[in-house]
Amino acid sequence: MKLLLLFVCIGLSSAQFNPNTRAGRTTIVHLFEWRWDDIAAECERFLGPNGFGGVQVSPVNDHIVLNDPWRPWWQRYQPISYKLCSRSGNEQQFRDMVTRCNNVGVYIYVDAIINHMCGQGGGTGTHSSCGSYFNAGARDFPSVPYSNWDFNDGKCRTGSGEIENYNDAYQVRDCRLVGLLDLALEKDYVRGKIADFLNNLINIGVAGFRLDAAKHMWPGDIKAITDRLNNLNTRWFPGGTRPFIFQEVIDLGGEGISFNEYTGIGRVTEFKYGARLGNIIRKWNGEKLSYVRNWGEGWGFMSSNRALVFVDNHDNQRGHGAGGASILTFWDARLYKMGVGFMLAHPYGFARIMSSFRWNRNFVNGKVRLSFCLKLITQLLPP
Ligand code: QV4
Ligand code: CA
Repeated sequence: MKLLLLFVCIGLSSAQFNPNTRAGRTTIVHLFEWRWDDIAAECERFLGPNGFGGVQVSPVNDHIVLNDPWRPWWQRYQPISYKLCSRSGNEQQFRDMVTRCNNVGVYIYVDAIINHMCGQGGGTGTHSSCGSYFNAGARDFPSVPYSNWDFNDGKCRTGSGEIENYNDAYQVRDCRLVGLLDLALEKDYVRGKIADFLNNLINIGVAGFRLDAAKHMWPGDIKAITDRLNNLNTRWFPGGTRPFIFQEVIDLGGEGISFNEYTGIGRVTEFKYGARLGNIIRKWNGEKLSYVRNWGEGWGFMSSNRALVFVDNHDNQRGHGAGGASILTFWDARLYKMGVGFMLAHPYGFARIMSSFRWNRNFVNGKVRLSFCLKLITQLLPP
């Protein structure tokens, strides 16, 4: 009996590393900013027939709506409540997508923002994607509800209340990341609200979660939340299946926080993968393809069965977050295809590919880039 219990426990705890994809399906695709109706059609028309394992979708929940710049993609990383509406679609459309994708064996992974709510300068009103009232200054989010008791303002010890030094693990976890109101995740009440949000998605039929900004949450708090999650919906998954968890931790080395602190909870994004692969394919620093002979752990990456790998992500393809200049993106189409091909062929880690959109690089946050202005002026000047 004791042995049986031990096996059950091991089974339960190890399952969060398993992406839950169907047999033979080894890759998911991030359909960044896609609409739920379009993803449903894509699952049936292309992803299912071509053997894709699943889709990482953009944040599903209620978020702030910004005017300056006008409706930027990153407004979706500023939650207002856990209702399900955004420009990708409403709750009914989300449910319909999950059902239709699951039915063709393509599973849905939700980008979950649970470290924070909107920016402290988010103002007050009903400018949220679901039209919910909130007051960022007063830390009041009645649609959850959260109040000023539920945030880390009293705990953070930097003068500004912001993360000032990434070598101080306390700041990174307890202070605000770019002004985003930091949730007090040690509180049972807050953990409960987050677990309810994620369990609602599990019951609808999703297969797992990307945990946004995991580096900014204490591993013990994340564990307490994932321990409260339901098993997956048995309409599509075997009884007792745990949700797949992959945590966004940017560890390129040299900071106070290491990926190691998170690999016990679920998989972790291996950011070194894309950065180093970019160096090789661009032939920077005299690097050669033959160097990949011991690609993976031999390069100081985390163990293969803990890694979520990608060539680029939605941040580092457009200069957000960390990553470095070497990252390959669709702007270098030939090199990018080589990088993605290499990743799909190589057995290290669980792979995610990127489906993004093109944008005008002469504008930044709605404003014309200075270098573009200067170029225009020199072109207009007489020779
Ligand atoms: C601004 C100032 C701050 C100031 C604040 C005052 O920059 O110094 O304190 O105003 O209110 C946007 C703006 C940012 C603004 C902030 C709050 O870009 O300038 O702060 O909003 O109003 C995305 C974008 C961010 C965006 C954020 C929220 O990338 O630019 O911030 O959404 O809308 C680190 C982390 C890592 C993180 C990465 C970007 O370790 O976890 O930075 N990556 C994830 C997501 C990413 C997302 C977040 C985390 C936040 O992949 O897309 O940030 O949810 O490396
Ligand atoms: Ca935090």
